[in-house]
Amino acid sequence: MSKILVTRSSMPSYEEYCEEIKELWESHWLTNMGVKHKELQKELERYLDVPHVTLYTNGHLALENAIAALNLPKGGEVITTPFTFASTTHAIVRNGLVPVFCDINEDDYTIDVSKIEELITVQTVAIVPVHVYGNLCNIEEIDRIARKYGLKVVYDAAHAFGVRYKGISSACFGDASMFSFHATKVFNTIEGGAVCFKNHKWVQLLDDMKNFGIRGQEEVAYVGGNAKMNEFQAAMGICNMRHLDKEIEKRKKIVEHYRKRLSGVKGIRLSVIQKDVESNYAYFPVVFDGYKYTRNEIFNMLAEKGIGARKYFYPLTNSFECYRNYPTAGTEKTPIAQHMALRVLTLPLYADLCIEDVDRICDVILE
Ligand code: T4K
Repeated sequence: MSKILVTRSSMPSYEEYCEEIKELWESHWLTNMGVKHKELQKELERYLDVPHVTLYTNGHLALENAIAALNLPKGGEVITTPFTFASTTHAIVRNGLVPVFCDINEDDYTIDVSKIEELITVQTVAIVPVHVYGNLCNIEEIDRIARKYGLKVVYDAAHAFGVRYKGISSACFGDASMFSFHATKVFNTIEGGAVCFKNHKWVQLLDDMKNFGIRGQEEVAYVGGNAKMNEFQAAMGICNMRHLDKEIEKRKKIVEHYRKRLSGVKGIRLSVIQKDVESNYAYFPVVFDGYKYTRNEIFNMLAEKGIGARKYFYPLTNSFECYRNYPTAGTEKTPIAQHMALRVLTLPLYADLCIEDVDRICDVILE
């Protein structure tokens, strides 16, 4: 039996990619915002329906820079969730800010907006909510709270590329949104990421941040780092964009089949289908809560059959060794997140996963 991993990178044909990078061989122009970088940036502004996109070498640096661009006072508190990839919390802390962990909703894994206000103190400066698995946060309520208390909002939208709420692109919410274009994402540029925003003043600022603050051969105006997307990454993105709609359509069919097989089974909980949300079918999380086997038992049974499901997101970031001494850490403060982290398993999902393999996975779980 062939192995099935949790995901598999979407790729264009070898010929299509070679054709796309041919001119890089001719020009020898490999990075520093070349033609492919410019083309992909324009294409993403169109697709994501947002005035400005700045490309990055990965999603993490995009998020770090987006938070840095807010110019928040060091030591300020940022409300976020621990049910996420290490990157979200690290991006806050690496900016000299203090993460304050809010609990999540049971049905969509995003921040529980009813618990945000009780965490706000005079030190609170921002909210960094996460659109988990492609489920969107309660954008309207976050917006209301942010306005009421004068807080900034940067969405970790690593999982939400192409998702829309009431027809509006997920790139348009908050002060900025960060997308990851990592190899494991619905849309990839091998490694890569972007910050999307509306404030025109940020164009120069983010360009400065990702390119040493260099504005010309003899002008350096800002203490920036280096986080540029290179031309080969951008070329991969240009190719992958051509196939994106088909890829999402294929993912949808797989998710529908999973749902058909696993819905209504006692002790198995599937993610809610969010109202007014057009999904990108990024991940397929399943919660084993009172099922005849525990999450860990299912994980092991699948592994024995060569099926690599993953425990995204276990452990919670507020239990990481590096955050244990933070006064705001501790999984007991986020009981729902802890409950879900101990029970959730994300099943294999990628555009070319065949229905027979979905059945193979469901058979292991159900039999
Ligand atoms: N915020 C959130 C909420 C995120 O989920 C992430 C990233 C970020 C921020 C940061 O964005 P980036 O800086 O990464 O752009 C993976 C990814 O590396 C990471 O991007 C992703 N989230 C996270 C959820 O998953 P690992 O350590 O689980 O990946 P790995 O190497 O075990 O790969 C998982 C599976 O993917 C493999 O079993 C097979 C497949 N795969 C992997 C690679 C590397 C491929 O098909 N091709 C590949 O090239 O972290």
